[in-house]
Amino acid sequence: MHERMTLDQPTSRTPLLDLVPYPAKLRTRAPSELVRIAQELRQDVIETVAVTGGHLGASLGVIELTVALHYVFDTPQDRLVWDVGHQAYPHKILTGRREDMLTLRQGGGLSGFTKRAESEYDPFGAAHSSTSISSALGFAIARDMLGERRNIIAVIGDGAMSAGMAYEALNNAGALGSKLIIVLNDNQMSIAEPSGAMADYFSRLAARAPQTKQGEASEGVNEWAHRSWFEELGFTSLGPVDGHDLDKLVSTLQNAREIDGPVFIHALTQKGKGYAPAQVAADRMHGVSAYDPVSGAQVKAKASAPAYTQVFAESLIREASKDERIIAITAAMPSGTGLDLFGAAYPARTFDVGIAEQHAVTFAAGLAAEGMKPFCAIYSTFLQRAFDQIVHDVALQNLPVRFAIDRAGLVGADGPTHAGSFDIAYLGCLPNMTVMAPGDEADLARMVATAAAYDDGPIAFRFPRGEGTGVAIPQVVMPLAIGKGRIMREGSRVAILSFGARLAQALRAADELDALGYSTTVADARFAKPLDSELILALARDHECLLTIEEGSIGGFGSQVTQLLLEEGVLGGTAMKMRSMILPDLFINHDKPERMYADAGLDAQGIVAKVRDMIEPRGRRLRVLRG
Ligand SMILES: Cc1ncc(C[n+]2csc(CCOP(=O)(O)OP(=O)(O)O)c2C)c(N)n1
Repeated sequence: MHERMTLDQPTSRTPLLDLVPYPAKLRTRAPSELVRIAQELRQDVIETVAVTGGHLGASLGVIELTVALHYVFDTPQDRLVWDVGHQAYPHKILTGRREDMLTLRQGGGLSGFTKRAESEYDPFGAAHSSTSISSALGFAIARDMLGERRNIIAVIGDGAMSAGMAYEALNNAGALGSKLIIVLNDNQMSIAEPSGAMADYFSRLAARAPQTKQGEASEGVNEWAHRSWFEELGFTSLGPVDGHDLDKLVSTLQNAREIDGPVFIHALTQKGKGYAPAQVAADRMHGVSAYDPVSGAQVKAKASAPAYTQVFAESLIREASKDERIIAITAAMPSGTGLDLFGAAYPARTFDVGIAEQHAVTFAAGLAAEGMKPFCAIYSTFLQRAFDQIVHDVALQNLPVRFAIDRAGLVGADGPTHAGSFDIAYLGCLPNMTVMAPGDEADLARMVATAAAYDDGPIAFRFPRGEGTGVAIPQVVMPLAIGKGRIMREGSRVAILSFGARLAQALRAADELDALGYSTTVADARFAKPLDSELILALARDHECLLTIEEGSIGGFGSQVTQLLLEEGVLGGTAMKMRSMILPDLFINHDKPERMYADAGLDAQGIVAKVRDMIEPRGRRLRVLRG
């Protein structure tokens, strides 16, 4: 794929792209060559992502925009900020990272998003959406205050324009009046169809464009009879411009470069552009596993058990059939959270609020205040956005909002920006909150039923990405007793107390420990809050050592248990030894999840090693071995 043009190998499929490894080289080329460079760049992206998997559709939609931006602007001196950063593959290829593209999203390789540590061409890291205008405004004001001269450009998608942060930034930028260029990359798609009045407004803006020739939108300063909303806010408005027409893009960007104050460019693009399988796919191949570049057929590992997400969706549909007050809310992630299935069953009870986690939570709080039963289905990492809404609007008023927290724990190729490491800590510290995590998918079904039945305050259940363990899901699913765990196997010396999906590893470790002569109990805590104090105190009393394990950061389940044992005078008051196994205090880079957990010591092997070290510290073992 990355053949280079050499004397004895004159047949590179990407002869022009080969000549422009950096933007400075690109800027030496004639404008007439840009179309060809874009074609080669598109082919390179298609062939690379076919091997690595990743965010294909968005990257294909910004091929021409990427070429034009680096052609017109003096990157990296000019600051180019991509919102989310999932569409930055062509940007990576043009900014010195082409040779490494096959390492994209692989352990030790390039990130799937923009990342400051990776390149000087990535002035701001991202992966959560709608941060670009705020950070770009920060760059602009810093430039002004430091007396520097450079252009600052933010590229933001129409989906990302559904988040409150984008409007907070526009509000601020319009008033400050600093020179700043915002490109709206409007492909009329979020991951799914975009939802919301603003998406409709963008469609109307696109449709109202003055026509220069038949079917052709004019670029240049806006000539509409009505000023757009962005102009009212203080922006010079350019476009709409065809985001795949390089001549027009280049001239529009050159025009913007000369304007003082904030500029808003409306670029119309197609997600998946130039790759037939993506163009016809419902999600425009937004996120893909490796695929055959000719057919677009994705390589999917055969599942041996249902995914947690699917079990959640099916369980919620079942509960909703019994209770019409159940409502499902997603923040622009219908397929990722399984709410596409719920939406097919109950369209009128499903709300896609856009990339608006904060609003989703307070919207749910309002619903709950009127006696509805809202389930907010949000990934752990994205729920971070809504922390104050959880505290102030939900927990403080003790409103029974249900939080279905998907992608809890480490998530693999998306890396540290997407890791669901913190929710046990950030929910467990809140008064009124109940926090659950299933050890397997059957327990997830029970937790959905528990959340549906529980009306006394907010309740959350967190579950991991990927497949369950293959256990049978009961025909009749009963709610759990709040704050009660379960014993999975009984032993006498060691107690492993698991919270969440490390349970299978704990059971495996227990078998090994038994074989080594350390008789082991395994308990599934089910609740991090309220704790099953009776169970925990009994485990502590009846065993030589107690080990907690969870897929989360410090401050989570292990901290809750430690606090209980301290308060009860067990820790420090008895000879019982305790350890807690948590994620390390690090932002862990992307890799395969099993590998990440093994590196963190949170697999069966790690548990066995930890227990052996507790019972017989390594130093002593070595002394015994040496005689
Ligand atoms: C805060 C947050 N919530 C959800 C997501 C998941 N997400 C990633 S890309 C995306 C859609 C973005 O749509 P748009 O900005 O239009 O970009 P496109 O992919 O269409 O180019 C979403 C919802 C996210 N990255 N950040």
